[in-house]
Amino acid sequence: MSAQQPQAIYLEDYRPPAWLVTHTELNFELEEEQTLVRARLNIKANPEVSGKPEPLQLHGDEGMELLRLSIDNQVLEPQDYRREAGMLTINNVPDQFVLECVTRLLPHENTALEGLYKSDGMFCTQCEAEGFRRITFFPDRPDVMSIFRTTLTADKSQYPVLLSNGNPVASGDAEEGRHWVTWEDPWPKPAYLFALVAGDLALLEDSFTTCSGREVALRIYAEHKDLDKLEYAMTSLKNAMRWDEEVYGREYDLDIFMIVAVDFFNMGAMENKGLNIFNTSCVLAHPKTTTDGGFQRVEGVVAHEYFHNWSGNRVTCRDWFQLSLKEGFTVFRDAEFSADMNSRTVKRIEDVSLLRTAQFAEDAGPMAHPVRPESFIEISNFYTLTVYEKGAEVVRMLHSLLGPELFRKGSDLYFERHDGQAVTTDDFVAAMEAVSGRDLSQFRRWYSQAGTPRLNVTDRWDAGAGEYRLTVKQSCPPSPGQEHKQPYHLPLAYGLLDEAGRELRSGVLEVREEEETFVFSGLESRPVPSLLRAFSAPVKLEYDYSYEQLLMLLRHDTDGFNRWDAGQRVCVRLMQNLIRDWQNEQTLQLPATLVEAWKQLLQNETLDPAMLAQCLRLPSEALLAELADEVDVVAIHEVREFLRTSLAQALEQQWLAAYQRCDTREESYSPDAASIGRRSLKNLALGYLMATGAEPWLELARQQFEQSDNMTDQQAALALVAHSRHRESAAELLQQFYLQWQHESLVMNQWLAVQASDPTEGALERVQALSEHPVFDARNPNKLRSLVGAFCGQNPMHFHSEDGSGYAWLADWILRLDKQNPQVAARLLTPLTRWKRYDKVRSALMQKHLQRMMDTDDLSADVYEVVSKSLV
Ligand code: 0A1
Ligand code: ZN
Repeated sequence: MSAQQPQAIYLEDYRPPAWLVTHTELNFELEEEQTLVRARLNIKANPEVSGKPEPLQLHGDEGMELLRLSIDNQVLEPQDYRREAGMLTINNVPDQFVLECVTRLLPHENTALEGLYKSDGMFCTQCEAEGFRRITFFPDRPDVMSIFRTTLTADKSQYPVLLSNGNPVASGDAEEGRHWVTWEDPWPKPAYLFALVAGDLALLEDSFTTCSGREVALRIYAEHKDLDKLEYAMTSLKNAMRWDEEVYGREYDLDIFMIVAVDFFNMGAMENKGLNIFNTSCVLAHPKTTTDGGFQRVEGVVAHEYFHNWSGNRVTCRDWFQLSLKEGFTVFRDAEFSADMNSRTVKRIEDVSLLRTAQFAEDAGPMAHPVRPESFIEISNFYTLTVYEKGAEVVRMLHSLLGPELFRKGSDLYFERHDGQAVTTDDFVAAMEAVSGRDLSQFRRWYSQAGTPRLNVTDRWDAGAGEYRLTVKQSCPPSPGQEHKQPYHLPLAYGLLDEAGRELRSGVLEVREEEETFVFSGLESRPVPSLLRAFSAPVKLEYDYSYEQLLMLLRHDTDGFNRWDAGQRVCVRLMQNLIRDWQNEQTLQLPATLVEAWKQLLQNETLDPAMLAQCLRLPSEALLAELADEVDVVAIHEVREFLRTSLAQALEQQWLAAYQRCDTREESYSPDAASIGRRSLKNLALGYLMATGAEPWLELARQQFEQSDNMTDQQAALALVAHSRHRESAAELLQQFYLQWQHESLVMNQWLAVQASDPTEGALERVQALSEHPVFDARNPNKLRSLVGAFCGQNPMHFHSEDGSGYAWLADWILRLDKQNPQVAARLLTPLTRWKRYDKVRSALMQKHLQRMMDTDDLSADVYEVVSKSLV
C-alpha cells in the first residue's frame, strides 16, 4: 500500500450541506473519442445552515479533465480554486450564483463502469453511489436534490436513441449528421439518480393507465438482437405498477417510464428516475434462453427498481449510511410482490436460505456491519446482504409487530411527511411509531447492532396446572467494533401443536428481554412448539427438538415455512453427525429415519411439487459451512455426496415416479409458479436418478438435454451431466451447448458457470483454460461473476484446494481487476476474507494472499478496505 491510505468516514460526522443546487442544466456532446459536458448549476447557500459562509466544495474525480470554470459568467483562473483529494474548493463565493463548468470525459476508456461509459457501443451511466462526480463537479451527496434538464447531442445514425430522466421536451437536428434531444425531470433528485443513454436500440412499447386515469408510456430498450426477450419484463413492470397502487397506494409520477438493458454493468440494475438501467441478466427473458430462476429474477428486479420510484427516489437517503432506508424497504416490498405473484412459502424459503447462508456468514465475518453502518471507507462495499436482505427483515419485523393495517398507515405517513426529502432510517421508524403509538426505541437496535442474534428456547410442562412455559434467552456474538450487544425487540411467531399435529394455539410473542418466560395455560397435554414461524426474525433459533417432533412438524405444521424448516433441521443434524463420523474415519451409514421420512413425502401425491422439491433438497455445502465451528470443506462435500447417492439409490423408484409425474414435455413453457414447481421437482428427481450412477439415467438426462424446449430443463440436464463422472458425455454436451448458444451472451454465462462449479477433478485447469476462451471477456462483470465468482463461491472443493492454488488464482485476479474495475474486484474478494473459519493450513494460505494484496502499491479504496479489515 502506498503512503496515502484511504480514510474512513463516519456517520457521526454528518453535517447538512452548506450549498444547495436548485437547478442543474447538463449538455453532453457525445463523440467517439471524447465527451464534452457543459454543466450549469444554480447554487445557493443552504438557509438551514447558519454561521459564517463556507467555501464552495464540489466533488470531482481526479481523473476528470476540467476545461473551463466560471461563476456568474466570470471565468475562474487556476489560482481561484483548488483541486485536491477528489474535491474542488472555491473560496468567497456569493450567496447565490450560477456556476458553469466544462469537463472532458473518455467514456470508451472507462472500465470501472462508474460515471459515463460505453457498453457494447452504447453510452450509458451509473451514478449510484458516487459516479456523478466522474461526469462533472457537483455536491455529489444524496441530500443535495436538484431539478435536472439534460441535452444530449450525438451522431444520428449511430445513436438514434438519446435518453435521460424525465420527459423529452425538445429535439432537433444538428450539423454533420448529428441530432439532439432535451429531457426535463420535474422532480428534484440527488445526482446519484441521474442517467443518460445513447445508442442504436430496439424498443418494446406499451402503456399503463394509473389509478387516477393518467396514461404512462412504458418503453423497454435493448440491443436489436434481444428485442424478442423483453415481453416478460414488460408484463412484470405492469404487474408491479398495479401492485404498488393497490398495496401501497403509490402512483407513478411521470409520463414515461423507461428501462434500458446493458451488457456491461457492475450490479443488477439501477433505479434512475424514469430511466432504469438494467444488467441484461435482470431484464432479458425468453423460454429458450432463460431458466425459471432467471424469469423470477427479472420479475423481482423489475419490481424492485420500479418500487424505488417511491422508496428511494421521491423519498431518498440523507447520507449513504442510510442506504438500507431505501434498500431494506424496497427489498421487503419486492419480496412481498413476488410472494403475491407466485408461491409465498417458496419465496420465503428461498429468501431465508440466502439469508442463513450468505448474510449470516457476512454477519460473522470481518466485514460485519450494522444495517445502518457507522463508518465506511468505500460505500460501494456496503451494498451488502446485510443492508439489503437483513434490512428487509427489519422492515418485515415492523410489519409483523404493527400488523398490515398499521404498517400501511405508517408507510403512508412516511411518504407524506418526507416526500421530496432526504431522510434517515430513524425517520422511517418514527412514522411507524407515530401511527401505532408504540415505543420502538429498543427496536432501533436492529439498525445499530451488527451480528446474528441467537434465541435459545427451553420449555416446561406442568401437567397438573395444564400450563406450558416457554423461556426465551437471547444473545448476540461480538462483531468488529461491537463487543457487547443490548437485547433486541423482536416478534416471535409461534404455534402450539398436539402430538397428533393439531394446532392448539398460534400467535406472535414480543421478545424484549435477555431472558423471559411466556406462559400458556388451559392446555390438556404437552404441546410441540412451532417456533419462529415464517422466520419472523433474522435470528438463529435453538430448541432441542427430538427427531419425532421435527418429523411431526414436517408433516403437520400449518406454517409451510416451518414444515420445510423442520425437514431441514433433521437433515442438518444428521449431516453434522455424519461429518463427525467422517472425521473419525468411521464408515458412513444412511440414517433410516431420513429414508422413511422422504419416502413418505415422495409418495404423498397431494403435496405441492414446489414445496416437495424444497423439502427434498439437502442443505447446501455453504449452509453446513456457515453452521460449522471450523469448516471442513472435504468432510462437508463427501458427506453431502454420500447422502445424495444413498438417498438416490434407496429411493430410486420414487425418484423415477416423481420425475414422470412432473414430466412437462407435453406442455408449452410458462413461468408461472405451478409450472416452475413441477420443473423443479422433476429436475431434482433427475439429479437423484443421475446420482445413482446407473446408465439409463444418463440416457434420460441426455434425452432431456436434447429434447427440451426450454432453458430450465436443458440447463438442468447439462449441469447434471457436466458434473457427473461420465466425462465423455460431459464434454460432448458442453460442446453441443456451446455450438447451440455461442451467440447468446447470457447463455454463455451459464455455460461458464456450469463448468466453473464442476466439482470433478481438474476444475482449476478448466477455469484457467476458459479464461482464455473467446466467449470470456474480463472487462464484462457478468463474465467475471460466471467464471471467477462461480469457481470461488460454488466450487468449495477446488477453491479451497489444500495446495492453495485456488486462493492464488483468485488473488491474481483481484490484483489484475483492481486496476480495471475496483468495485467488482472488491466483491469477488469475499471468499478469501473468511479465512478464520478454516483449518490452519488453509487459513494460513488465505492470509498469505490477503497479505500479498495488502503489500501491493496503489490498491483501490474498495479493495484496500476489504483486505485491511479482513486481516485484522
Ligand atoms: N440501487 C441499486 C443498486 C445499485 C448500486 C450501485 C450500482 O452501481 C455501483 C448499481 C446498482 C438497486 O438497489 O437496485
Ligand atoms: Zn435497490
